[in-house]
Amino acid sequence: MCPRCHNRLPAEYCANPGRIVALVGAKGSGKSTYIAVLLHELMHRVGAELDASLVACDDRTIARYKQDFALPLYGRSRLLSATQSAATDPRDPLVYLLTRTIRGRLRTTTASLTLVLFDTAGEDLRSRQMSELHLRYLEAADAIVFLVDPLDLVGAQSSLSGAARALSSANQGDPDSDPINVISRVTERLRSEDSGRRIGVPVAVALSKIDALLPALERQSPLHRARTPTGTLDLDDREAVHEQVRALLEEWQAGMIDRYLSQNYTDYAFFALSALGGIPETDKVGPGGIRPYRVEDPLLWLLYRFGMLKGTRRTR
Ligand SMILES: Nc1nc2c(ncn2[C@@H]2O[C@H](COP(=O)(O)OP(=O)(O)O)[C@@H](O)[C@H]2O)c(=O)[nH]1
Ligand SMILES: [Mg+2]
Repeated sequence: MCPRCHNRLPAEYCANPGRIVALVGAKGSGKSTYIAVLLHELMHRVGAELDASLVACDDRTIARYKQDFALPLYGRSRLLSATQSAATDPRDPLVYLLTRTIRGRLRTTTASLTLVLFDTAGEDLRSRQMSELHLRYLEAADAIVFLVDPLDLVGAQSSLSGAARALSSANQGDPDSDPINVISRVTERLRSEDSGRRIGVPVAVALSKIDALLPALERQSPLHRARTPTGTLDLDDREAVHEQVRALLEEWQAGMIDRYLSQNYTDYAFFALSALGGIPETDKVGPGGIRPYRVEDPLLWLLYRFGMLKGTRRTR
């Protein structure tokens, strides 16, 4: 059992140094879609690039991934619905063991990471009862990924194509979906434990659904470049993307997100990604299919931070 939240933990968790990665975002920010696509990529393309295997740690994870994520999205090309099947509890985290083979000059070793993906919606943090459970996970997290839907940022509206703008109206004006409110609610809770100092857990803040904004970005933007698959973290690319997202937030009158993070966290980084790679239709994936774009970037950065991935520079 988890000593903090008293939920059942899979046996694998105890045998390996666990790193809990919590995923937080407002309703509709793309969390479920992101989890589905990220895991799929880790099992296939990115797993091959990193020389890594990804295995589910318990039967609930296997059942839930298949039923609630893989089957609808990859099997039927359906967008994931907010309502979960009764057979699985949406509050159960998905627990995976990610193992990398690290080839050295003298010997080959492996390094493992237990990935506990916990999907916390912004509105869950509002109700007292739900937030207790979610916040206990968050307090135990070794890394937090905040998903920010750029369609929720008022300043980004003018950069959207008509189709994307039509999709973005759902959450408009709802303070619970304002990214700064979601981030600050989590932060205040984490800070109350040791007030004063900045929080040390690495925080990845990722713009989701970036496909809707790419047409409006200038041609030289690093966000137009796909990552070169080298099995390392490209530090030049990392810095370029971070700075570009920071500049975009500023431009969209959301520069407060950056200022707030710098006041509260010692280690945070900006990302931009798209799980689907294109604007979906009403309830299904667009005609181009699922074309993930930079979905693995936050995880690569975290692996680098955890000492499981090398960083390289292109220049020098
Ligand atoms: N354009 C675009 N839309 C997306 C993408 N991912 C999700 N969406 C849209 O956002 C909606 C909400 O996504 P979902 O993953 O259910 O959000 P959650 O409530 O945070 O779990 C989906 O129904 C899609 O319409 C993406 O990569 N690109
Ligand atoms: Mg969801």
